[in-house]
Amino acid sequence: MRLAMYSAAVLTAVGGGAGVQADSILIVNPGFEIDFAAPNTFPVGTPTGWDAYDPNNLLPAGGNALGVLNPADSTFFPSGAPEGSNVALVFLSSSIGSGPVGLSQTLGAVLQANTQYSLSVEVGDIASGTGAPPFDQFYELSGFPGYQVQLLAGGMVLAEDDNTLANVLTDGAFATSTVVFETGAAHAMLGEALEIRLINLNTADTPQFPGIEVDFDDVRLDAVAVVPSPASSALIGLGTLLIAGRRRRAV
Ligand SMILES: [Ca+2]
Ligand SMILES: [Ca+2]
Repeated sequence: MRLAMYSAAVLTAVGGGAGVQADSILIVNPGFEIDFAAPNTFPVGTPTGWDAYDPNNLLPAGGNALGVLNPADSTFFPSGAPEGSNVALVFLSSSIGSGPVGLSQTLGAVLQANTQYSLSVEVGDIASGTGAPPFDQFYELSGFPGYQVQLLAGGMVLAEDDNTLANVLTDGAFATSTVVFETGAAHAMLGEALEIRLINLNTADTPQFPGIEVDFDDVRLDAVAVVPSPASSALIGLGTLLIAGRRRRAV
């Protein structure tokens, strides 16, 4: 028990030590607030700063859309947006089951050596409801088509959350997806631009026709150098000595 407490103390000291600081990487329009949406409306269009991810060319089909949603005063997300007023939406009402559709953004930052990246995104399972004019028809959105959150560099997927929240999410709720990736001294994609993808997996596993949707909000990407500084190395050494001392006394 005491050994575990010492270990935890050392880890805390290393994480908060001098020279070990998380940098927030710039994402354009990370909370989807740039494009205006009145309460309970969802204007169609690729959100500012983002691109369509559409490998199977499904977006031109009728009713399929990217956009933003302001869930205030709606049944879509009774608790509102996790951040600000808007969330992003990936809505499909045709071509269901025909492959993924989503949003992507290539960042100005590039993949660095000896760095831990932590990507977090709020993922939403929208409930059915009726929008405000001109969106005042009923949208059947029960069920969940699955999602992926991916971190890439140079077009290569480095790490992803492949739908792990599907059993947690219920209609009308958001949950936090986290993707962590760490580089060592070498990686094939060092120096290549980082990219984020937010994907609607478009799987028809529940009778949710004619519409399926995944929503996203509050995209954050932090980077932390993982090379121990001399100060944190000294703390690790101190912690090791303390643990060793405890072990000797315990014998
Ligand atoms: Ca937002
Ligand atoms: Ca739903």
